[in-house]
Amino acid sequence: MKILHTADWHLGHYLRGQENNRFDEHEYFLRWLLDMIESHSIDLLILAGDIFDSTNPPHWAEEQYYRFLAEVRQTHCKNVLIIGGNHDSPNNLNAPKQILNFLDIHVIGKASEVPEDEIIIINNKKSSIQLVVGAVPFLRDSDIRRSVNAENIMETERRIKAGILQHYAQIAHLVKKYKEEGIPVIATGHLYAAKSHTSDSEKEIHIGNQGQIDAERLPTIFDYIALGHIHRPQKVAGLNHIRYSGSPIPLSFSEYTDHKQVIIIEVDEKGLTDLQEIPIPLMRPLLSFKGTVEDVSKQVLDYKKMTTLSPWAEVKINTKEYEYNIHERIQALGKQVGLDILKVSIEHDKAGAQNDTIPTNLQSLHELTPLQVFKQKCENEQVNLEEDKYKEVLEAFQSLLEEVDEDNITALS
Ligand SMILES: [Mn+2]
Repeated sequence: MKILHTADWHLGHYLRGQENNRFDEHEYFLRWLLDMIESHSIDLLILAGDIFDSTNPPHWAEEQYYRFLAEVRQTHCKNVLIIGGNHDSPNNLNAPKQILNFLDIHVIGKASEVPEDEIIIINNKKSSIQLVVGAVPFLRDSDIRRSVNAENIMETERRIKAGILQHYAQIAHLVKKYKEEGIPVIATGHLYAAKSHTSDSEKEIHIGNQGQIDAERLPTIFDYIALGHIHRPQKVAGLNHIRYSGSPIPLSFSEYTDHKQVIIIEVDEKGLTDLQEIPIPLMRPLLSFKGTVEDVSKQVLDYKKMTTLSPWAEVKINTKEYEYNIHERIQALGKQVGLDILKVSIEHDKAGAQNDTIPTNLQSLHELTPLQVFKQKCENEQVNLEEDKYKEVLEAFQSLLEEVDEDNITALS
């Protein structure tokens, strides 16, 4: 049985502003993916969460998603499994669940109170079981609270970790009988594994990214664990069979050197028998130029166009001086060589800004997360709380945010 693992598509993504949508890049990727599915005779496609970039994606992104699903059905691959990520709206993803199920497209948008609902059985044409998948969507704080009793707010981190691991343990317990019959069992999930190499584009999933999971503590019964959330492809904790496929396109300038990929695995009664990393052709590179005004001007002017879609660039300038009109000057240089420069930032020689503080080169509110705004507000109001109390306040804010997210009152991403 051949399985293709991909994740973190973020359909409907914009890179710094509404005019820079990623539709074309995603479209190239999806055409390429259909070819791969056909040429490698894939039996099951797994999308490990963050299908969409926001809980309220633009209509053209939804259309792209459904068109792709219809097209997959016309290939060799007759089974698709989709789980919800932290960017997805669990309810929106689940809305067409019943009808997609008729097409063998299994959707697990959110955690169920009944763990059996997260067990997906894949049959062959003769209706005998070929594979069992434990499909665990992104677990929200509210999903975890349901399962862990100890409700001591000071133990937030322990509680989140324990809750997530307990959920996976339940799933492992349910697939045990299949494994004993010699049927391969795998899992898919959307979580933050400890010590993974992140980029700038993963949204914080629990306050302060607590609840990072030690991969060594995930159940060992699974022949493979297909993860989503981290956008750089990687093995987790050096384990060959626990992997992030990564996002198919770079979602931030910090990913400009990443080699994007999908993963194809083969499993049978002996377990995992083959694993291949298939590089995804890069249609629109993101570039990053750094240095003094002179350095970056030279780098921009030396640039030669070599790709299908013209690259997007960021420029980081290191200077002690005040630079007059620097954004306009750098962008004009880009224009001369046909390069779109989306971001110009000036780094004065001081310690790197923390992720949660508001960048000094901010152009619009859209570039901030709600949590960043909230933290800044606390700072402005000089809210002086002890660390534990502050964590508690942040957690309360995060819970509110999730409620708003789930109700889809407004798109916060
Ligand atoms: Mn993601």
